[in-house]
Order: sequence, then C-alpha cells, then structure tokens
Amino acid sequence: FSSEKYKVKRKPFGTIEASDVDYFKTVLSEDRVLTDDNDVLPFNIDWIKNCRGQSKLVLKPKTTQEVSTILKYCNQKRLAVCPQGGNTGLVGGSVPVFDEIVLSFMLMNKIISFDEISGALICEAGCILENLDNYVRERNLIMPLDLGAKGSCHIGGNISTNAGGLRLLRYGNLHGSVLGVEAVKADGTVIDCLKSLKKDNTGYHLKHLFIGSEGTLGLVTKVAIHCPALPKAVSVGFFGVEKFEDILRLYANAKSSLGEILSAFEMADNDSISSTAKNLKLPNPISDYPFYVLLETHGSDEAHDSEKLTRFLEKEMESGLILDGTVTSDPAKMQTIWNLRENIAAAGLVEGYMFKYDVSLPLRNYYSLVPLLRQRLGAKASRVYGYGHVGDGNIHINVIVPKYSPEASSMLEPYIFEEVAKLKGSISAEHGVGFRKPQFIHYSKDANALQLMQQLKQLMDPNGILNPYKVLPEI
Ligand code: FAD
Ligand code: 2HG
Ligand code: ZN
Repeated sequence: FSSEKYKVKRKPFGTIEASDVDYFKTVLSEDRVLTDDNDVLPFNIDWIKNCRGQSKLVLKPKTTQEVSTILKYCNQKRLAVCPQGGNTGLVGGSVPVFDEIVLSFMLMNKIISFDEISGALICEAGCILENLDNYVRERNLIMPLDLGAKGSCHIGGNISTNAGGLRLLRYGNLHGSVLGVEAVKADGTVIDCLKSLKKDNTGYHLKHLFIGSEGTLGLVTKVAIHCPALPKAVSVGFFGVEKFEDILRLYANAKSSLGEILSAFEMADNDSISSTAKNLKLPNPISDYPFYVLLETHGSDEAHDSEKLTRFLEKEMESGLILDGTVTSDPAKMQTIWNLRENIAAAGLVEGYMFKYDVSLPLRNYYSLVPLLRQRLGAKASRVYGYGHVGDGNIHINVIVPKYSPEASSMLEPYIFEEVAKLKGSISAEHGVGFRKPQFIHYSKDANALQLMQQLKQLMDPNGILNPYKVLPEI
C-alpha cells in the first residue's frame, strides 16, 4: 500500500458506514455504487503500479447534479474523495491513498455540442480523448492535444493535470485552448464557467484554477475546448543522431527551415528506442544510433511539405547533424514511427520497478541528468534512459531497478530534484505533483507562492476532502 511504502498518516476523515452506502444508492442507481473488493481493486491501483490505495467504495455519477449531491454529503460527513478519470496519471494522483471514496467520471461521457465553424467542442469530463479526436476529425478538426494515453485518458483528467503531450509546441497548452469549464466545489456548489468564447475578460479567470490543480480545488464536470483545423498534409521524419548537442542544433535549424509547419520535435536516446522495439516487438525503420529525433509537420500542401522535410533531411545529412533518416507521409509508416515513440512509457514496465521523472530544464542542460544518474546508480540500476518533448524543454527520465527498494529510492530522491533546482528547472513539467511529489514541490515553488496555494485550498475546500495527500505538502 502507498501509505506504508511512503509512510503517510491517515488524516482524521470520517469512515464509510453502511448508512453512507445506502445514501449513495439513493442518489445513484445501485449498479453505480461499487463495494465488492474485486470491482473496486482496479480503481485502487495506478497505471504504473507504483501506488495502491485502500478504497472500499467507487461511485459513478452520470450528471453534474449527482456529483454535486455526492460532494455536498461527503463535505458534511467529512468523507474524503479521490476523483478519477482514465487512471493513466503517472504521479499517483488518481488513486486513493487510504479509504477515500473514488469518484469515477467514466459514465460522464457525452458530447454536448460542437461548433464546426468556431471549433468549440463542449463535452462532459469523462469523454475519452481519442473518442473526441475521432469525432472532431470526421468534421475536419482535431483535438488540440495528443498523448500516448489517448485511448484511455479523459478530457477531464487532461484538464485536471494540464496535460502537455506530443504537439504542445504547435497547439499550445490547455490554459490556451480550454475555453471554459464547469466544476463542482467541495461543498457541492456548481461553478459554471462553461463559456465557449475566445474572449471573456469579466474579472478573474477562474477556469485556470481547475486546469492543473489535479482534483484538489474542485471536480471538473464539463469542458469547452477549442479544436484547431485538421491539417491537410502530415509528414514525419525519423532521424539518427550522434550526440545530444546535435539535436539542439537540429531543433534550431528545424524551426528556421520548417517554421510554421513544425508540429512536433521529439527526442529519444538509444536505450529508449532499442528497448521499446525489443520489448514490444516494434519495428525500427532505421538502424541503431545513439540518439533519435522524431519530427512532424502539419501543413496544407503535402507535396510542398514533404519536399521541405526531405530537403531538410538532405541538408542535415550533408552537414553531419543527421547520420541517417527517413521521411514519410504514408499514414501506416508514420504510425509505425509514432508507435515507437508513444510506447516508450509502457515498454519499460515489463523489466522491473520504474522510477519516473518528468522535468523541465533549460535546453542546454536538457539531457545532462541522464549520464549523471547512470553514474550515480551504477550497477544498482538496470537501465536509465531519457526521452521527451525537446520543443517544450521537457525530458522524461526513467530509471529501472530489478525491484523497488528504499535504498534505490533514497539514491534518487531528493538528489534528482536538487539537481533540477540547481539548473533552475521544474520537478514536474507535465505529469503533475500528485501523491509522489508534494514533499519535493518546494524545489520548484517559492515559499510565498506555496502559501498562496494553501490559502486557495483552504478557501475552496476548507475540510480538505478533495484528493487529500496530493499536490500540497504537509504543513
Ligand atoms: P487520471 O489519471 O484519472 O487523473 C489524473 C489526476 O486528475 C488525478 O489527480 C485525478 O484525481 C484528477 N482528475 C481526473 N479527472 C478529474 C476531474 N474530472 N476533475 C477533477 N480532477 C480530476 N501526460 C502528459 O502531460 N503528456 C504526455 O505526453 C503523456 N503521455 C502519457 C502516455 C502514457 C502511455 C501514459 C500512461 C500517461 C501519459 N501521460 C502524459 C500522463 C496522463 O495520461 C495524463 O496526466 C492524463 O492527462 C491523465 O488523464 P486521466 O483521465 O487518465 O486522469
Ligand atoms: C510521454 O511523453 C509521456 O511519453 C509519458 O509523458 C512519459 O513515461 C513517461 O514518463
Ligand atoms: Zn510526455
């Protein structure tokens, strides 16, 4: 259990009694109140299997009104609640720590409206990202974010974590593309900020409080989001590179040569790609290189775009920055390349216990922690590898050890966070703070800013029932 592994003490919340379960059965139909251990178990374990809670109750509301009624009751009875979307979060935020009630959004999955001209999509929080993307693609638009977990993650979970993903460099982050949200406060009050306007300067921009607050300030029930146009032409380049410094030069050159059509610039080291190809039996279209770059363009003229990308490849092979590479606009071939990149997160899980770090660093230091950690852990680690969103200055560093041990953990933490702080980076670039990092948040957040966060929490959730033990450090 997470509470034992990470030595956390239960806060004095109420405990669920039979009368509470009976009450919830009057609010929801009986089949939406889960109490059987086998039914509840998957909601207690996170995707990476690092964290495990002890909840005995899962509620599956279908409407905002039901969410509001549940929270009002929980607040009065001081029952703690863990909101859960697709449960793909990587920092233990989506699963309970003790016996918090899991409130799952999986049945709040309706599309409410879609304006094909403005691109404004309004939907419930539990819609799966990929389903939304398929829906808007049929209408010539795309979702403004894409990530490897798209088949399971919910838009409400994406907003609650302020998920970044593979094309943030082109389409920006959710603080830009979310037009409005409807959210429910801890006491059950519904906050309706569900505007689908591009411009609305009527006072404080409250929707931003719910974007990235990981279910600690309120539960997101509906979302209005801006969808950009479906690109008419997509091309992908996959390149082998000798050393990390060359990736940075390639990135600068890609920005100037490809300019407005650049939609992704991702990197992975050899360890990331070769083990993903091996563990998941995925083909690698080029051979073995120390580093790889995946570059994508979204434009309007296929011949023009792929020619531009091919010219880029030729020029950079001549300059020596690219050792070998391939460029394609064929959907199946592009998918093969993206599969290699998107599956790095999953591929290592079969090898042992994985410590995951998701940090922002100044670009010149982007890869510097990988060799540092390799040296520090030596033979204690089976593998240390780095990959990520170069265009966003965000690297993912995975450390695999044969088995979890507090010794391995203490060699890594807080060391890695201290190094990130020295380099003026962020200890969480896109995955959030969740359960795994509140005690380290001070490495990236000023004390006065943290105090203001605590005050906001106190204002919006005075009894602390929303996702306790997450995001905010103990004071
Ligand atoms: P969950 O995991 O269920 O929850 C995440 C957090 O949000 C929890 O704190 C939870 O309590 C809270 N929450 C969920 N729904 C609500 C709601 N409606 N209201 C209030 N709080 C809520 N992340 C990235 O940023 N970029 C990536 O490229 C990326 N790639 C990934 C690839 C893989 C294979 C996997 C497994 C994960 C990846 N992630 C990535 C992490 C994860 O997918 C994202 O954080 C995602 O946004 C979580 O959505 P979810 O619905 O699964 O939320
Ligand atoms: C990605 O970019 C995700 O693939 C997951 O953010 C990163 O595995 C990870 O840590
Ligand atoms: Zn990522």
